[in-house]
This record gives sequence, structure tokens and C-alpha cells, in this order.
Amino acid sequence: ESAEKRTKAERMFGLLDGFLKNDSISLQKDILHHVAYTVARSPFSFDDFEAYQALAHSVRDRLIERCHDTQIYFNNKDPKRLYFLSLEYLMGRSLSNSVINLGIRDQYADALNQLGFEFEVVAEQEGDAALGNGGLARLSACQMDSLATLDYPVWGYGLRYQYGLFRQVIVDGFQHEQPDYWLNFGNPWEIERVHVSYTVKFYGTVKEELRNGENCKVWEPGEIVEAVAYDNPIPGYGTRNTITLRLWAAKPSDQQDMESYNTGDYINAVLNRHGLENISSILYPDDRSYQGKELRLKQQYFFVSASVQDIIRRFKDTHSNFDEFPEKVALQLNDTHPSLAIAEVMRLLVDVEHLGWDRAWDMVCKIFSFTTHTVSREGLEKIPVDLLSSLLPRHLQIIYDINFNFMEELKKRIGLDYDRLSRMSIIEEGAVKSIRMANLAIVCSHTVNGVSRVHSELLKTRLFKDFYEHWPHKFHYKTNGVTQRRWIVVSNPGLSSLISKWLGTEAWIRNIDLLTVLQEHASDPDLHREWKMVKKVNKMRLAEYIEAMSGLKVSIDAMFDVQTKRIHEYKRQLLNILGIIHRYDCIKNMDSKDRKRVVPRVCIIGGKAAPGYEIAKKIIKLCYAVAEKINDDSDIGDLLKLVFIPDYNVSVAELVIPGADLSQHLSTAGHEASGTGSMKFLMNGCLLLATEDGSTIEIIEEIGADNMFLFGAKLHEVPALREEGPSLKVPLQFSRVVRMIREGHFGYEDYFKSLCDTIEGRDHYLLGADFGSYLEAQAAADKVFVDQEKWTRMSILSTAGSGRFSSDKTIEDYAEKTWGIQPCRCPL
Ligand code: HBZ
Repeated sequence: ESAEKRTKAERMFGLLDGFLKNDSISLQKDILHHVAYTVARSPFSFDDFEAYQALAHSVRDRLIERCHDTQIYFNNKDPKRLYFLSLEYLMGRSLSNSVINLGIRDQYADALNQLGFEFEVVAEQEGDAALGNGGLARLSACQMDSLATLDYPVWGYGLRYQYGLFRQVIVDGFQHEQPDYWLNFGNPWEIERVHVSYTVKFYGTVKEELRNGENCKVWEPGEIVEAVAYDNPIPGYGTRNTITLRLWAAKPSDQQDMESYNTGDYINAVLNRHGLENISSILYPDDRSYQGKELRLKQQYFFVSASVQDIIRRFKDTHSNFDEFPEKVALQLNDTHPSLAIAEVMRLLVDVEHLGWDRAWDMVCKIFSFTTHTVSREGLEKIPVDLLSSLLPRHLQIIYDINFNFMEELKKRIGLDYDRLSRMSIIEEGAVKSIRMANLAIVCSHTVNGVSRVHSELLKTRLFKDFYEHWPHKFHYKTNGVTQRRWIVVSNPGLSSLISKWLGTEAWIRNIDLLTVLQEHASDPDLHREWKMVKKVNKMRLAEYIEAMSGLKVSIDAMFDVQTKRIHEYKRQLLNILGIIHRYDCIKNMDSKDRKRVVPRVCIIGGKAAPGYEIAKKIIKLCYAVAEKINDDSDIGDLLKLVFIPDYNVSVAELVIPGADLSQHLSTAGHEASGTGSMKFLMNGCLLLATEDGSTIEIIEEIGADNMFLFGAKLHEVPALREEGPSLKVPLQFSRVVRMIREGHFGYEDYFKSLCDTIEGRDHYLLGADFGSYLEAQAAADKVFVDQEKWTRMSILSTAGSGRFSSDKTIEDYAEKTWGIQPCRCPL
């Protein structure tokens, strides 16, 4: 039989003409083929968008080929696999990234040229895949790129939201949210797997049954939904390996409502099915306060259940029992959002596979690892017990059982210290009895990682102190990183070629350590000239974008000073705006001699506010109000401009970051778990103006405080400053700028009153306390900017020192120390 199969395979391989070819002529043919037969347009007349569609499909074919080979290779080798569970991925665009990773960008550019198109223009047609909120979600995307590039045997799992993160539209300076129906124009990057589907159950009751003399729990669900897989290939760079991000979409199940069909209520039965698709329809915008929302919990379980069923199915394909399960499977929880996976693995192993509780529990403890991205107690997820009991009755029982065993074990260790026991319990008693998802994740994981060194210290001394004392060996950290493929090669091609030229190799794209070689050239005038040229071109590109978007003309000789990230009080965009008002006020009061010494600035702010976050929305409006005043003031001219970039997302970031001279990271010390935006700016040679918080502390170690502009209270100083409250002395300039807002210099004084109240009075985020040192840091930046040689040297050293913040480093560390997985490289 196998000989017969082989002959058939050989014959088919002959028909297929081997692998797809990547020379320019083959690519042209391929694109035209897709224009005609996929896009269904005339190959003699198609527009940029149609060219994009055809091109994307041609790339997709190559990705599928590699994906297939990679899976066959993994299946043959049967290595331990990592399963990365995340409710959010911010992938952005895929075209440029894919062709660069496949190593065929130039060939495609050439092919398109021959057909009368320009690669950059065609690539601009693509919309962003924005299936996530911010740092956490972009981190997952960077990590997938590193996992593929480093040849790790991995599957990513998530949800295929029909609506991604809302689009931010600004009307009269106010943020409005619009739905992001990103699938409207099709998605060539996904492969629908209609046959890979699982049923996911909700509601109902749990019964006890005697089976083969054993007491079994049988869950009879009240609702059944089908999860269908959509596979998104993730190509590695410099390797054939292409891994899969499998996203689940909810579809009505055949099994649902059979009763109604039989009883003749056909129309209503069909209509009722439609609601079920809603489970995967919308991404929740992170306002860190949707606890208790049933749909959110349904999403979490839906994706977790389908993923775990898929993982167990794959394991059983090649193993006849579960003995080797922990040697073959590692499950990574990206924050607590997927932690119901723990209860789901227990349910499947105990109720369905009948392994027995102890054996199943032993496995769970070996396979799960957990990374938290939170610093604050309020950020910790809780699920009301009532909600879980109605939605997932069997899972609630399992969590109670896990907690009972844990409490018994704990009592043996610490005795009847009830305060401590109740703090560590997975169940929180109180007005609303709830499940503490972080406690569940910690109890059941072998490793708990923070996302920077200081974050992990905060976890050990504050947030999870009790757990650290109980299980010190579980607590670790892996400082976040970002991928240089996306954040230099794709987004800053000028800098990328420059680096390769000066290093004499492109090897840094896979081996980031090589970047340090730039240090040797940091004072070379030739490099300085080329370095400044690259920045200038990027600034021109950004200036054009700003003009197209807002009508504002900005001078590229000015310092481009950028703060782009989600709007949050702790990130202190307000501090930035107050600083800008202060600068404006100073310039207004200067004589013409002093004005000549002012370093011209273009201040750029961008980011989304969660729809329900009032204060954050006021910060955006304030930014617009101040911008209007400054930009319209002919007395100020090019000395100061302020622009808010609407709808900041991954593709906008790719344009903004390479064009920045200075970037600001202003979180109050102790509030940013890590921060990853700073790493992207750093790689692109932007100087950082920052507080000593999160990963900045480690950036200082790499490039030295002399090469950055640091300011603000340190972590250990924060409590005492907070203690002082309203009696804390703040600089006169601070009171003056806040008064300007209060008195209506920028209009809307009633609307801004509550905003001013947050910083005069309790001032939890210490804007007043840090304002003085913030202004000093800003002045220091101005001073260096005048000395372009010094600035350029600092800029080169920033890029040169950014290697430690490549996600390749983070992933290697996770692979070795947390997941225990090895590279598995598919032959070329
Ligand atoms: O994760 C961020 C941290 O604030 C940031 O410091 C860190 O660098 C980054 C990556 O580790 N956290 C988030 O982005 N969190 C969320 O986006 C979020 C999303 C849904 C939630 C809660 C938080 O329910």
C-alpha cells in the first residue's frame, strides 16, 4: 500500500511542478494569475488595491507551502511543542513583513515594477489586523515573529474577532469610536479550516453518574457553539520554518436546537442560531474594568476550550496514552485572560479521558506557565462566582476542588493563619464572591514571569508577596523585547541598509548582538552624515503624513518629539501637554534675542483612550485645544507645533517611530510593568526622555544614563511623595500652567476642570512633584540637539545598545528556562 501511495505522490509532485519559483518572471506570472482567477479582474487593467490582493495571494501560496513543510517536519520529529495562548494579537500589516521574512522582497518589487506598480504603494493598500489593545497584544505579535525565526515548534492560539480595536475618529477635538470591520475587504492571510472545528459547551448542569464502578461528572450543556479554525501563517526570517497562529471563530453548531427543529419551530430555531456567532465578534477595548461581563467570559472560555481540545487531539494523533503529555506539551498563559485553560485541561483529562484527578493535576502543574503584564491590584481579573456557576458549572467545581486541595496544603505549611489563607485563596469572599484569576494561574503554573526586572521585584514584594514567600522558585522575569524585523527592517529600510553596510553583513537581522559593532563607529563622521540623512528622509515622510492628515506644515529642521501609546493617566500624556504649555508660555514672554536660541520643536502625541475612560478622553481634547492655540499663533511660527495623530495603530507606528528624534516615556515610577514602545524608538536611534520605570531601568544599563534624558521620582521615593498629598510643594511653573487651563486660555474650562482637579489635590501620579525635573530633562534635550554631533553619537549608541531588547533574546530565555523547548529547523 505504501509503495502505491509513494508512486501516486511522485506522480502528483511531477504535476505540481515542484516548489513555487521566486524569480521575477515567475512572480509576475503568478501575480497576473491571481489578478485573473482570484481577484477576478482583467490582467490588462487592475488598480493598486487589486494588485495588492493578487500580490498577497501569491505570497500566501508560498506561506502555505512552507507552513505545510514545517508541520510535516514537526510531526516527524515530534518535539515538545509550545502552545501560546493569548486573547490578543496586534499583527498590523502582513505583506512587507512576509516578503522580507521569506527573503523575496526585492524580487517582488521587481516583478511589480515590470507590471507598472510600485511595491510601497501597493503595500499601503493593506489594512491593519488590530486584534488587540496595546503593549500586551503587540508583544504577542513580536514574540510570534521571534518564535518562527528561531525555529521553535510552536502554535499560537487566539480569537478571530470580526471587529478589531475601534477606530479613533476625532470630531472637534473629541474622540469618537467607530467599528473596525477589518474583514470587509477580505483577508488573504488566513486559511479557513472548515474541517478543524470543535464544539464548545456553555450553561446547563452537572450530573453524577456511575460508570465502570466509578463516580463520574457529566456536564449536560444548555448551549453548544462550534469553533472553526482560521490559520494565519507566521514566517520566520532566514529559515523555511513557518508556524501557525490559529484563531477561532464562532459558528452555530449543528447540535444546537435539534429539539426546536423537530418540534417544527424552524424559523425561530434558525434565527436563534445567529446570536451564537457574537462570541467572537468583538474585541473588548481595555478599560481594565469590564469584570463581570458575560460575553467576555464566554470569549475566554470559547477560545481556551477549542485550543485545548485541539492540543489534546494533536497529542493523541501520535501517542496512545498520556504518559508523555508533560514532555511534549507546554502551555503559556499570556496574562490571566486564558487561565480557564487550566480548568479545561483538568476537565478533559478527568471527565473525558478518565485519567483520575491526581494524575491530571500532576500534569497540569508541569505544563502551565504564566506571564503577568500588570502592576496594580485593580488590574487583576476577577470572575464573579455566580457568573461562572451559570456559564461553566463544571469548571467552577474544578476550581473549587483545586482551591480546596491548595488550602489544605497551605494549612500544613503555615498553620491556621486565616488572613494569609484568605489572601491566597483562589476564591475571594465578600459582597461579590469571585474567582481570582491570577491566584488560579499562580497556583497551577510552574513558573510565573514578570515582564521586566523591576516588575518582577514588585510582584515579589507587593502584588504576589504571599505566593513568593510560599513558592520562591516559581518567580522569574523575562524582560520584554520587540522584533527588529518589523521595527527596523520593515519600518525603517533606510536605517536597515545603513546598518548592514556598516556591519558588512545582514546577519544582525537574526543575530541582534552584532548591533554593538556600531559602537566602534559612533564618532565616525561618515557614519554621522549617512545616519543624519536616513533620519532626515524619515522625518520628511512623517511630515508629509502630518500635513496630509491635519493640514499642518511642519519644519523638518525642528526636533520631532513624540509620545505615542495608549492614553492613560499613569503614562502621563498630561505631563507632556503641561510641558508644552509651559514652553509656549516661555516663548511668548521672550524677547527676539532669546527666541533665536529656542530649539524648534514639533511635538507629536498619539494614542487611543478606552471608550469609557473619561479622564483619558479629556486629555485628548486638551491636546487638541492646546494645539489649536499654539499652531494658530503666528507669533510662535515654527518654534513650536503640536499635533495629535489620530487612530494610532501598528502601521502608523511604523511611520512615526523612524521619524522621531526624541521619544517620551513618562510613567510614574512603579506603574509601567515594562513598556515596549521605548524599545522600538531606541532601535530606531531616537533618544529617550524617560522616568526610571519598567524596562527603562534596563535600557539605562545598556546604553548609559548619559545617552538619555532621565527625570522624575524613583520607585522608592514615590510612597513618601504620595503621603504628602496636597501639601506637597510643586513648582510655580506647574501651578501657572494648570491655572492657564483653569482660566480658559484654551477654552472649555468647565470641561477641563475635573482634569485639573486630578493633578491639584491628590495628584496620585505625581505630575506636580515631577514637573520640575521634567522641565530640566527637556532643557537638557534642547541643549544636546543644538550640538548635532553629540546628538548623532547618542543616537547611534542608542541603536547600538538596543540588542538586549530584541524579542529574540526574550524568546530564547523563555524557551530554555520556562518552556523547555528546542529549535526544530525544517531543512531548506
Ligand atoms: O503589557 C502592558 C503593560 O502595561 C506594559 O508595561 C507592558 O510592556 C506590556 C507588555 O508586557 N499591558 C497591556 O498592554 N495590557 C493590556 O493591553 C490589557 C488588555 C486586556 C486586559 C487587561 C490589560 O483585560
